[in-house]
Amino acid sequence: MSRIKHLAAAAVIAVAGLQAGPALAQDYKEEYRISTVVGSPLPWGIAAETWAELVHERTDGRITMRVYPGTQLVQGDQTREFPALRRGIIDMAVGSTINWSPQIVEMNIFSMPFLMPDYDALDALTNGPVGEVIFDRIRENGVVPLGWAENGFREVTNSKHEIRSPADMEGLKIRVVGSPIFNDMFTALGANPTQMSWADAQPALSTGAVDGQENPMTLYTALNMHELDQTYVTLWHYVADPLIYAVNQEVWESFTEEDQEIIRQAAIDAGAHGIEVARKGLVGDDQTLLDDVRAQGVTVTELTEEERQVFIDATRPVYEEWRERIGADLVEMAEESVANR
Ligand code: X2X
Repeated sequence: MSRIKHLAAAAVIAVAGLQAGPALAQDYKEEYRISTVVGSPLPWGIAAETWAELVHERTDGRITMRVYPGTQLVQGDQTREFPALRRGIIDMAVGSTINWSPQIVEMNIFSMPFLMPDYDALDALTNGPVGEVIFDRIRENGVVPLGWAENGFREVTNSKHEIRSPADMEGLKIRVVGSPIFNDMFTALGANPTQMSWADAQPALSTGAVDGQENPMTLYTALNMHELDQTYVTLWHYVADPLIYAVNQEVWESFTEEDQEIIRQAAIDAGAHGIEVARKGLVGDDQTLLDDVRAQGVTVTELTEEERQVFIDATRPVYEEWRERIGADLVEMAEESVANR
């Protein structure tokens, strides 16, 4: 090879090396878009906004992230959020395990009826081996998971009458979220479930097209659901959906290692704050959120152990069917984590 050719080859290698080399901060986008279903003042929105604020602060304004609530980046169809994140249509998201479970079936572990009796059980899953499996599955899908926040325990509400047993749910038209396990559960309980996005749920509730819905109490109060005639609330704590901070893989790789660490730590810190906000007024001695709901004339029903057991028994066939769909090993791992919490 002539000397000139040698030099040319070296130059090609050098350029290729540069392209595949470390990310350069000057290549950053002006703004990174974070998708969420709901915004602040809901805990979900606060969890996402705190992430953006911390990153902005800790990078001295070099990285700007902005929250786009209402899943507006995917026209309100929250079940399309994860594929959009994978393909880079969305840079980042703080997403519910429910909304990503159509693509990652293991995420249904958090929707297994009555698997998690309390917040310690939820924490045992997210902070334990189950959480690691879920993060691995996200990574395998080309998305980088960073931390957890919380939507919350989902309670059932309706406009017709108090629910104390599955018999009270007979024929009630209930809006449910986008994983088929919810259809299965409400069908097993004798209700008439109808799946729709959160964007469609709100008009359906206000026009009375549906009788009821299930969501964390923080959403109930933020939306003034008592004004939508949702005046019967049953605290059955049947499932809870955590939220996951995640970044599209290419976007992630475009950040310097130092900035990746800042973004990861900010997600963890924002998540801790988000979880605190999501539980405020709902745990321990502080039941103020529930007191406020009762003060609005709403019937808030707490079940006895025996009453709750009837719901557990009625949904057990669904649990067993989904044990196979989710993967018996993961379900067993989750059951162990809950038992040892
Ligand atoms: O659609 C819902 O019910 C919501 C807002 O809780 C989720 O996105 C899972």
